[in-house]
Formats: sequence, structure tokens, C-alpha cells
Amino acid sequence: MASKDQSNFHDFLPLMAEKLGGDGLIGELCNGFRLLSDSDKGVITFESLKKNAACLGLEELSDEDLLGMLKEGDFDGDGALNQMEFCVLMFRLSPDLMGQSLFLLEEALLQDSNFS
Ligand SMILES: [Ca+2]
Repeated sequence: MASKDQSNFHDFLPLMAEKLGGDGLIGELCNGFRLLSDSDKGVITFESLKKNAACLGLEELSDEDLLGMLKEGDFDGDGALNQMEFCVLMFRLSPDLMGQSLFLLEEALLQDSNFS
């Protein structure tokens, strides 16, 4: 994993949350999802993640890290991350943020009744 002086999305999220507030953060996460996803399929696949990770400054992550992210976030087991899986994963990867903004995440989850 990245060492302390490299920018890392784990560390980046709480800062974003502070700056943007909850709604802004969800918006940013959705933007992140759009950047990373396969525009044809509308989900994040390993291929789209690998291709687009550099856009988010994640080029330091190895194939193994990327696959780990996918596995970790993939709740329904289809091998890809949909938008809500991605947002949940980002929150889970960032425990500090989780504490601050859990209610916002729950709100977002409630709004997406298709999420199961
Ligand atoms: Ca999935």
C-alpha cells in the first residue's frame, strides 16, 4: 500500500467530507464513480477501474489492490461495483468519515430503493 507521504484515497475522503459537507461528498463520490465506471455498462469493472484510476490519482494502486477493492465492495457478487456499492466501499475504506457521515450514507441508501 501507499506510504504516508503519497496521496491516498483513504486519507483523502475525510478531508473531502469536511470541505464539501455530506451532500457534496456524496456528489463527489458519484463523480468518482462516473470517472471510474465503464460508460457502456454503467458499473465499475476491473478493466474500467484500471483504465481510469489514474484520473483520480490512484495510479499507485497495483492490480491486486484494485481487485481487492472490487471484491471488498461487491455485495451482489456480479464482479463489478454499481454506484451504491462504490459509495459504500468508499465509506468503509475510510473509518473516520464513517463516524462523521454515517447518517448521510444511510440517507443515500434509503433514497436508492433498488439497492439490495
Ligand atoms: Ca456488484
